[in-house]
Amino acid sequence: MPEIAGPAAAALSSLCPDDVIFLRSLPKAELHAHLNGSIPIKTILELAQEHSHYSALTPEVAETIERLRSGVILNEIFDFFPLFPAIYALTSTPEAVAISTRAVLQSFLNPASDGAENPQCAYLELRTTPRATKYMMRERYLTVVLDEIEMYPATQAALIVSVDRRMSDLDVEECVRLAIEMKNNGRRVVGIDVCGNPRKGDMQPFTRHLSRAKGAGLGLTVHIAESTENTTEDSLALLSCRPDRLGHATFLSDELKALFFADIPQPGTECSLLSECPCIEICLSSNLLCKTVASLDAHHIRYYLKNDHPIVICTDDTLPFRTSCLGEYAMLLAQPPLGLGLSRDDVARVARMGMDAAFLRPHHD
Ligand code: 6MZ
Repeated sequence: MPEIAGPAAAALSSLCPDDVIFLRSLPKAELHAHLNGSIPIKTILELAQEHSHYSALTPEVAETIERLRSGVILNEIFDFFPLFPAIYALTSTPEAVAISTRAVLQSFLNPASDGAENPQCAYLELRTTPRATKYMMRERYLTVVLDEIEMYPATQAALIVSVDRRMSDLDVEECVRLAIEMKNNGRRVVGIDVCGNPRKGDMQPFTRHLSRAKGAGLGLTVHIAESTENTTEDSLALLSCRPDRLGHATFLSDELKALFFADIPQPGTECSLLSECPCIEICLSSNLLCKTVASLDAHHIRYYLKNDHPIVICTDDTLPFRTSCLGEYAMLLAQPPLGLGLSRDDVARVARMGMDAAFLRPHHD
């Protein structure tokens, strides 16, 4: 179990031991975790040590590692993405990718060394952006990650292939093609994700690749309206691909929700464009620490809970956000202002909704 800090730790430490036992025992699905954002700090430090044996760490890399170790403070979400070049400098070889993936899987799926019987989650859909470096091609990167994931049973772990908003058309095409080919070859790829800096990229050209992925039987999840700078056109392009799940959706307008979500009342008209209920991937600590929401009280999770719309509770990036599945669930159960003050029954219902939103379900096979 990772060491946690910040809002998740505050919520967890406010709970009585019985509540913690209850939360630990709930089967949870972690459906929104970025591989390179979820590497345990211990593994990062080991990789840095190893790296420094054959070439010195640049000052930028050394400084970012120190920030990750001592606790990253962000002024806004756009300060978050510059952390990754340093992490990528440490995970550029197939060996380092294997070590990192193994450590991430263990941290989510193996019972913790602190004596707790339950792993952080019962089921993990780990996502990662296939990266070409001077040591490997994208295909090798994915193979290394899948080799580690497939050490676990299919009921426990699967892979979502991410495409980054900054990618060229050719790069997106390659990632989606690899994902489809690997799925068709029996590898455990279950979906495609669109992620990356919300300020970057034009989503319109992505749509034909995303629709192709859906047509090939892959689940689709997209980071959408994560910042105030995301335009309606940006969200419309992503929603036009009929995603099964939405990451964050923090600033999705009420008009778009009404048009695209069958369960949200649509004023003035009887038709709903898509008549679907894409599950919203909610990452409470991530949103608070990136300052895209001012407080738990103001968090959009309340809107979805009120409308009984499917949600799943996720960690996003446990490394910079210093959280865990348990910590995020603690924020549901803890009393305000540390948590939302939900009842145990409601928290159990939310956990079940998460399990139901997994891509690896019989009708997706
Ligand atoms: C958007 C995010 C993210 O793919 O190299 N990533 N994209 N919003 C977020 N919320 C704060 N958190 C992480 O993992 C790291 C990559 O995931 C994306 C970023 O593109 C980051 O480079 P992988 O395993």
